Amino acid sequence: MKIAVYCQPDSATWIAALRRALPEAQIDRWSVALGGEADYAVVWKPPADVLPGLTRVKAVFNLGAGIDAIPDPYSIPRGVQLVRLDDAGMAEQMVEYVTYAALRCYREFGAYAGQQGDALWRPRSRLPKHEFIVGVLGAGVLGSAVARSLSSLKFPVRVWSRTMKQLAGVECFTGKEALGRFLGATRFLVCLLPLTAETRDFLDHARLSLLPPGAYLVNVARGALVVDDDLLSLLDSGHLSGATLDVFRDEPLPPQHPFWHHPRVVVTPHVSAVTLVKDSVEQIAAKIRRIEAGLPITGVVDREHGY
Ligand code: NDP
Ligand code: OXD
Repeated sequence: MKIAVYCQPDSATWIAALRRALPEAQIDRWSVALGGEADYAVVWKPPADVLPGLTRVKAVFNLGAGIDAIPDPYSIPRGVQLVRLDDAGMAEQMVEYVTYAALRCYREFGAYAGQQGDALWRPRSRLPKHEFIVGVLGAGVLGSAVARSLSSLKFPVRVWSRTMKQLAGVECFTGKEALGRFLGATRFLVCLLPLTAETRDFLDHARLSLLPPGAYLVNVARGALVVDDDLLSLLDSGHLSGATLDVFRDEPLPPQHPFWHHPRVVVTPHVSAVTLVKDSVEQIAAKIRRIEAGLPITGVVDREHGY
């Protein structure tokens, strides 16, 4: 079995880990020749010419949950499965990140840090918890983990997704008609939608304005889901109280971007849930073994919906 690896910026670590997990396979850095002979490919941010040359592969594994970094994901033949990471240690990290952001906003740690700077002893009145409604856009692997976790902290939680979900203790919404109701009550909005043709620029001025005054946004999905200028104008007008942003249209976030120094914005460098080598390689190796045994696998990207 031959496996071609193209991983920006570091194929070597992945090749070494994959060789340990699949000692029976011949695993090497992608080349045009290997691409034409490989049974599987493992990729992250491949240039446009990598996928079309994978003429014999049974599956292409993407080293991330989102496949938007693949220039033309469907330039592989129809029968070939494009497989994303599902969880692989990312749900736990995402839960940590969003929980911290929720507690920081709900308990106003940012405001207290400001008061401490002025040696100001001033308890702030707190919103009743039942009014701090958490809304999660996307209820897949990561969105549902975040929803469950915040629900276990007794926040009222709702999710919105393309197909209807059933999550214990969580109010579930679907469809464009329900979106207004969903956003209209959400005080703390978490974006965990994939970036697709349908979701690009999803959080624009019209949709963000539906959030009640004083709401917060957390974007941990992809930068292009949010229209930056629309978000900035709603933060500047005071309609939104704050935004915690881990992902951006251009990464690294350019030094001159207004998000860096905006008093209502918290910026982190795409670290909410990083790809873990050990967990990811174990998941890919297990899936390759299942495919070889003729068994179905999870995490196969749906061509029609693009995620
Ligand atoms: P999933 O595919 O498991 O979940 C996606 C969710 O979004 C599903 O609930 C899906 O609905 C919903 N959805 C997709 N399109 C639409 C739409 N047009 N309208 C409404 N709902 C929609 O993905 P994950 O949870 O694993 O990951 C989500 C995203 O998080 C990734 O695509 C990636 O971009 C980002 N990510 C960011 C990381 C970071 O470090 N910042 C790390 C990992 C991921 P349905 O359930 O009905 O299919
Ligand atoms: C992912 C990511 O999609 O790391 O997995 O952003």
